[in-house]
Amino acid sequence: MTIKTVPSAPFGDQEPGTSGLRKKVQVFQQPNYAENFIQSIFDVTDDKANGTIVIGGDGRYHNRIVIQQAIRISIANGFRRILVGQGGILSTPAVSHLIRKNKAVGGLILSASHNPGGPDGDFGIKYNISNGGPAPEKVTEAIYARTKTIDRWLTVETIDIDLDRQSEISLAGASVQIVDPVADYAALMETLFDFDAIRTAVNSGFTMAFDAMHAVTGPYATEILENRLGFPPGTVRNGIPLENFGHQHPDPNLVNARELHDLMMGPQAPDIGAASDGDGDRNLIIGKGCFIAPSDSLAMLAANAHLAPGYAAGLKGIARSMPTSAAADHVAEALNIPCFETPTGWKFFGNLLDADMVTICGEESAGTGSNHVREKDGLWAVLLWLNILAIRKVSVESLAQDHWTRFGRNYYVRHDYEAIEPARAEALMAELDGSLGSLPGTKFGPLTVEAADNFSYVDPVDGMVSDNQGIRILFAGGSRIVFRLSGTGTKGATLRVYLERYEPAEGEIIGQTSEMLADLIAAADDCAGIERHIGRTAPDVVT
Ligand code: VG1
Ligand code: CO
Repeated sequence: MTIKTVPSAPFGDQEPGTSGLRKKVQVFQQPNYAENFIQSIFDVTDDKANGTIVIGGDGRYHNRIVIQQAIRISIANGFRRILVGQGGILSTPAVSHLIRKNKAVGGLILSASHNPGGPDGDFGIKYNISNGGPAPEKVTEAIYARTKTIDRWLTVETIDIDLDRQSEISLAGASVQIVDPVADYAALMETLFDFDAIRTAVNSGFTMAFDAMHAVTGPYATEILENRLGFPPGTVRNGIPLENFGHQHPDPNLVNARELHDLMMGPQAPDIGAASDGDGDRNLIIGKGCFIAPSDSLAMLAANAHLAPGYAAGLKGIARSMPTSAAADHVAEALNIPCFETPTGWKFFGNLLDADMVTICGEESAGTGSNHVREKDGLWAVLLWLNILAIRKVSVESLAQDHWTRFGRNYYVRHDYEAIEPARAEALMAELDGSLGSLPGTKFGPLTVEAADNFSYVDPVDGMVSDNQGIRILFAGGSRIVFRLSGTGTKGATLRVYLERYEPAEGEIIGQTSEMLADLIAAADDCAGIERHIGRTAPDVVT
């Protein structure tokens, strides 16, 4: 095998964000751009020689081109076994599982996740390490540092691989295996959940609509929900991955999954509606006429997880990202298990899961997962919901109401202000940061600030410190506003404002979220001067 060295030069803008490197497709189409980033990953990765790597993506535009590049660069860097999903398809949780099952060194996930795709959309590359989870900050920092000095990348001269046929090809001394993207993942799900109980519910008339949003989850959902669990054909909608996601935005929230939302609020609603995002790691759950906020979903799943065989022994602990509501904390308290609060992004859950300190994790952005892999997992969450409903034989709505009656309710909403001029967004955050010391005691309408800080996390396992993870304003009585800037956008800056109010079990638990949060919404603008800084009077997206 002849390894070819291709001279290159740094791009300077290859800093991974909350979840991998995301840029416009045109940026990734520049010669050397993807190659530099992949080579930088490998330059800071040990144990490549004779190792295994997993490669796959969410099927978006440009996926197939980068997969061919990634295969060649992997071989040239010494990997000897390269597992690639058929058609270039692998969901993020499926990659995590394949890494773990095959004791791979790591995996490349070609996806910009919930960001739009197509020639004018976004592309992305995420790197997961040998535990199956997203590279932690010390690794992403090393990758970024390497991208700033890189002067060459390595490749081998080979033909393009046929990605569409399952096969094992010997290439330049390495074995390239094109594998079924679904089989191993579906088998793992069968070990965790009571498929018989779900099948029985389906046979008794339990119905569902699953929107795969033309993204990667389609093949997984079709195999598991329709073929294995017996939901009728058509249960999975938009189930074929398309390069442009059918011109839609594969972010499963009430704005982008509008059709599903409208179905679930109408007279023809099935018993449960669910959706997943571009790369299959997020989930949306809606009951008949009843949207389940992701933070609530985490808490409800944690409170009932023992009903699924994979979690029958109970949970070790729960972890949630800081902006996620404290609904899960109430469950942890009742179960007498620890609850951890981490910065935004799944990479912060890895150590807690590896150390067996937590079993279930979640984020307000519609990500939930467990120790079965090291990623959030959209279909997993849907299956856990199905398992719980099949055993408890209740509707989504009554499960939710029962939950609030027991634990109280954390009313919650997120307001996103998108495509802001970055300097203005930075100025807003800097001013807010500067005012933290003087905020306690200040009144905003009926709300009084009790404490305010800029969230800093000390990883309880390795002691790593992550500063500047979002500003928290805590009010007397347990309400809270969190401000942070997104780390996944590709156009300007996105300000996220997270609003939360707790009502105890004996309080007003059946209220309208917008009404219950009205005082907080008003206070958010007063605290941060949103209109003054960015000239906006209303958010672009409310989830
Ligand atoms: C967002 C979410 C965060 C999630 C991340 C990746 O990050 O808020 O909770 O982990 O996306 O999700 P940010 O920095 O834009 O707020 V995915 O499904 O796009 O990989
Ligand atoms: Co995703």
